Amino acid sequence: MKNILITGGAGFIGTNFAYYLTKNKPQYTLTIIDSCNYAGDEQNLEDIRDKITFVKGDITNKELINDLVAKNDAVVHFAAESHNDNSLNDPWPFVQSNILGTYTILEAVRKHGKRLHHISTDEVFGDLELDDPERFNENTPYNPSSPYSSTKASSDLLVRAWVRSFNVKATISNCSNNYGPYQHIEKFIPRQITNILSGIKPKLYGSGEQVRDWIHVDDHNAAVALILEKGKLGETYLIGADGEKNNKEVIETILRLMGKSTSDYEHVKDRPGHDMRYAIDSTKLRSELGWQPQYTKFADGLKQTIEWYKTNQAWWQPQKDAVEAKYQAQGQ
Ligand code: NAD
Ligand code: TDX
Repeated sequence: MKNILITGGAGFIGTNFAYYLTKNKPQYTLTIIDSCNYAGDEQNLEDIRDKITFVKGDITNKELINDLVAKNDAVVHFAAESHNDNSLNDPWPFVQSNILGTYTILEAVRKHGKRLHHISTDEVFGDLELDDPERFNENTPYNPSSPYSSTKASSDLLVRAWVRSFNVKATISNCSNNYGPYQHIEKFIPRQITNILSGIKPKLYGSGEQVRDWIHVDDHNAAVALILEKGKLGETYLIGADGEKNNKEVIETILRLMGKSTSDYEHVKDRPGHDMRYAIDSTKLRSELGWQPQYTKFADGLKQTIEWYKTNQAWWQPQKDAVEAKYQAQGQ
């Protein structure tokens, strides 16, 4: 395996993955395909421009995907519409990119006999009660709640069916909530950091009791690289770093790290159908592949992330007003 095609490599996790591979695994030749929707930008890859090939294109474009897959040994498939709130306003791009896009990739890897690693989310399992001692594992039944998570669940099921029916050489990973540099400011953590930097109060949906299992994007990407190289074909691996925190705690930590009063935020309208809790049991990944997270202290990873948004104001500033206007229109 030498030539790797990364889909969605100009978005948050894909960009960090391209940086991770060029730094830690320089033996690979990388091609990145991204349509550069509102969350993806070729400029994100500026610092590794001479080390990658960038193709601006859509994963539903059968001819283009067929051609790129034929020229590479493996595909790491990140491209997706990724924001729950957007999926509640307009589900169609989610059906198109997440379901039809994954189908297009599957047909190409089937035709050319190439390796595929499919990136997915813990949201495919639905949610847990706050006091449930259980966490999600590889045998948890699918029970997605939102248009976003149901299209991701659909894409996972397509991959599983292509493995079983056509012997496609695929693995799947389902990861918990990521944070780190290059995350779009519509998402919870960067929205609050950039709110504070803009003199706007952080916004907590509903009660803020909801729990997410936070993982630094580099820990996610290290796991993806490991599964790509050593994962057993046909298997699913759950990725999580024991980072359960409720949203209220996260907002308070951000405020504290940014030198503000921890009560200086406001409650806004809740998300319809808001999932209560996600939690990952990553025993399989740790015991079979020896993965361990490097960012074990959430506050340290958050500090680094806050620094990144402070230093890269020009990256997010042009979008801030429009993002906040959109949220404000829906009472959030
Ligand atoms: P993102 O929205 O920041 O990036 C997605 C990228 O995919 C963007 O650059 C976008 O332009 C591209 N894209 C979308 N539709 C496309 C299409 N039809 N053709 C080509 N490119 C297209 O999202 P992200 O947070 O980086 O998520 C990446 C993947 O990881 C997604 O599959 C998501 O479901 C999964 N995931 C995300 C998280 C998280 O916390 N962010 C957690 C678990 C899994
Ligand atoms: O302003 C906000 N205030 C708030 O309280 C925003 C934007 C969010 N929230 C809450 C909603 C969630 O409980 O914070 C939590 C995290 O919200 P998001 O960042 O929108 O993430 P989530 O919906 O949990 O989904 C994320 O993790 C799983 C990613 O966006 C998905 O792509 C991934 O699959």
